[in-house]
Amino acid sequence: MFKNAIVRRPAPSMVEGITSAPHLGQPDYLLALRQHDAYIKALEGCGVAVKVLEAAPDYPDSCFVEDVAVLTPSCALITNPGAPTRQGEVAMIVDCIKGFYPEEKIGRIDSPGTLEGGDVMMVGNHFYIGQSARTNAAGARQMLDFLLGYGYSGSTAALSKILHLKTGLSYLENDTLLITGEFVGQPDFAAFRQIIVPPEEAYAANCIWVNGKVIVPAGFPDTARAIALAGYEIVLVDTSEFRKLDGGLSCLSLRF
Ligand code: CIR
Repeated sequence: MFKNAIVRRPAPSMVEGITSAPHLGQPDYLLALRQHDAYIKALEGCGVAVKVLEAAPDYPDSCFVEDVAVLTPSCALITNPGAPTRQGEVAMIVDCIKGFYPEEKIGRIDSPGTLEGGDVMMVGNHFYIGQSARTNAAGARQMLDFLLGYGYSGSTAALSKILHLKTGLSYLENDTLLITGEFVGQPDFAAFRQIIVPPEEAYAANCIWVNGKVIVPAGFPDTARAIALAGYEIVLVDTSEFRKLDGGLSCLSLRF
């Protein structure tokens, strides 16, 4: 169960955030703020206390706070994002993390290692780490070494077509995985009960399980139905403006 979540308010500069989908247009900042409000309410409705960090206008992608830290029940890791324009976001999260974890339980990913939290999926005591354009082998190695010290295990999974591991995978607890694209059919994930997200709804493969409920992006009815049929209470949140920056539901918070 999660007790806490951390989010960062989007800044007006978000319209200059990194995107692989310029055809979706620039985000509407005011609409993004309203969607962010609804996202916070949805998290609170799942029973977590939400710590809201103020916007950081110097960093257009800083509302995607998931990428700068990995938080576990016993330790925290400050990452080193692979996107150069995002590396400065790390310094801004440290004080907040120190409010929740003692200093000796906070690790760091150091250059030349890079790692973004979107590439990390926690399944019980095991961590899957995506090796992507943002997370390199050295970053994954550092993370595995750190986690081993706390009794966790980990493994890497290569990805080539999508931004982050959790762009195409979400763990919904109960041995259940929401899965799409290049991960479908991969032996690493074959043992899970799988909810396969069709290519036309691929964005909805990024959902978040929060204390028994699953927050699902609005506008993907087949995926929402499949998750509900699997026995989950679903909560819809519209993230259209964050999608324009390749961001999904998990990217917008750290849950722990
Ligand atoms: C980026 O490219 O870094 C942002 N525009 C989107 C980050 C999404 N984060 C995530 O999937 N964890």
